[in-house]
Amino acid sequence: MKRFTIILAMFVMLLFAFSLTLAQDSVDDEGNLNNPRTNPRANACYDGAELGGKCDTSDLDEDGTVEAWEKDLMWDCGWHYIRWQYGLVSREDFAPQCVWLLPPPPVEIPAPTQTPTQAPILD
Ligand SMILES: [Ca+2]
Repeated sequence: MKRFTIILAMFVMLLFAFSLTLAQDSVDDEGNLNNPRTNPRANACYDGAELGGKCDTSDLDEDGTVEAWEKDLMWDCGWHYIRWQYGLVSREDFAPQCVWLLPPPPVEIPAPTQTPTQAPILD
């Protein structure tokens, strides 16, 4: 059991280090770290961030043309989204025009209630 715990702890540490590396690889268009804690221009639309490559190409209304308002909305929402990803904004305080970007909230599954069961009748 101890060996399993040690291997699990090492795996979690590697996963955490890998995620930090990914987050630090993203920079804004000025070469600054794309971290909203230190960069007021941080945006999920920059390359390497979650929306990288999508903000200037998303045809939100599916009319066959990527219009300026769609790019503006994506970059606006990218700015809010990266702050939500870093935990700086809650789901409740998230920009209402961008809520569609958020994943569905976690669903609480009620604990199963134990009902008394009747012992099987054996012949
Ligand atoms: Ca469009």
